[in-house]
Amino acid sequence: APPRQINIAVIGAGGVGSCFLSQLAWLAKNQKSTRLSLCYIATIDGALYSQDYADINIETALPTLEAKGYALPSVAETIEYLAGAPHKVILVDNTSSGAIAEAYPEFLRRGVSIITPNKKAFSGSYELWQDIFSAAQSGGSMVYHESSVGAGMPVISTLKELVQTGDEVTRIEGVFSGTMSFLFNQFSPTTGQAGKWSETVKKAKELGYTEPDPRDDLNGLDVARKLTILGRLAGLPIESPASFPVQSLIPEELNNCATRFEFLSRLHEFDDRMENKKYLAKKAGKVLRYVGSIEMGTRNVKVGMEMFDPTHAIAALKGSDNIISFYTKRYGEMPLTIRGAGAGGDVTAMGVTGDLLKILCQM
Ligand code: NHO
Repeated sequence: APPRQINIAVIGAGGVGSCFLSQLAWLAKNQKSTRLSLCYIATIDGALYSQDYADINIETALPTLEAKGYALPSVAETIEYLAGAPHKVILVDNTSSGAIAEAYPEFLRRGVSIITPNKKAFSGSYELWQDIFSAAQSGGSMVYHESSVGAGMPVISTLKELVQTGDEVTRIEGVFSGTMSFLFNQFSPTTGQAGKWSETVKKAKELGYTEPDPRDDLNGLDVARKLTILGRLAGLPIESPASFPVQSLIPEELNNCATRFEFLSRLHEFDDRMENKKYLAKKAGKVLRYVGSIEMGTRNVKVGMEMFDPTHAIAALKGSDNIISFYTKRYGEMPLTIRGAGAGGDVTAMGVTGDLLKILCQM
């Protein structure tokens, strides 16, 4: 029999999306039992698709889109188009769009499965979260978002397995941001000298470790979103990332800076504050790290700076690595810990491609 066919639609082809396309091209070549047929690809600048859902060559999809793309259809039009495809459809959302995230329930109800690194839908309102999973059930579709926490590392799948095999998660703790990891590993190292806080932030930006606007990392929201996702998966009905304390590292006086350039040029005025925090940690024989934690028993969720013993796994982190520890009944005092690269196009795309395989296995 000829191999079965699955239609793939990709929205977003930036840092993660372009790496995903390379991985998809490899998979399409090496996957014998299923023919993966790209029928739709879009960026903010336009879309490429045809009314008969003809195959788009994955390897040349991006340059073809740039040369021959049409105007970007509305989200509603995209849903209609994909719901009418001749085969089962998997939508890959590689954007950080809130509008697309809000439409997940509609895609899912119409039978379109979704895989994505986009955190917005899963860390938005609790109502949207519930709507997504009930829509998937009623539409016979699936939704996976491994890369929304810890890039390609198996963080979400591990937590799901702990819960679904009857273990009891008591506490989740870790460093969830590649940017924050780099900043604190540099600013508060376990050995050796360190520069000033504002210099460290500038260096991280120059090396490409921060968002284009570093304030988007320093406000802690990225970490708060990831904790919201993990907390919900562990069973806490967290209302939103704004419903628990998140320590912003943007000095209050700079909250109203008009541009990131003004922010970066004035950050040094507040170096003393961070220096003082580091000094207090040092006096206690410790280092500073920016962490998030969820205490299941007390439902206490928090995000911010804390002091750690230099021998603690969180203190010993390198580069921009993430570390996530699950404390459970089964694992006892030594948590199940996952550590490794938590940011970057290729490793984040791997989580998305892995999700694609999970869906293929179940279709
Ligand atoms: P880009 O490079 O800005 O690309 C976005 C693409 O989406 C572009 O092609 C744009 O044209 C398209 N787009 C945007 N809005 C659209 C719309 N309405 N319709 C059609 N197309 C639209 O973004 P990235 O870096 O490729 O990220 C893509 C998604 O992956 C985002 O949701 C991001 O949050 C998520 N993600 C990225 C990373 C990463 O390393 N780049 C990670 C996780 C998730 O593990 C990573 C991480 O957490 C990094 C974090 N900053 C940290 O730990 O420090």
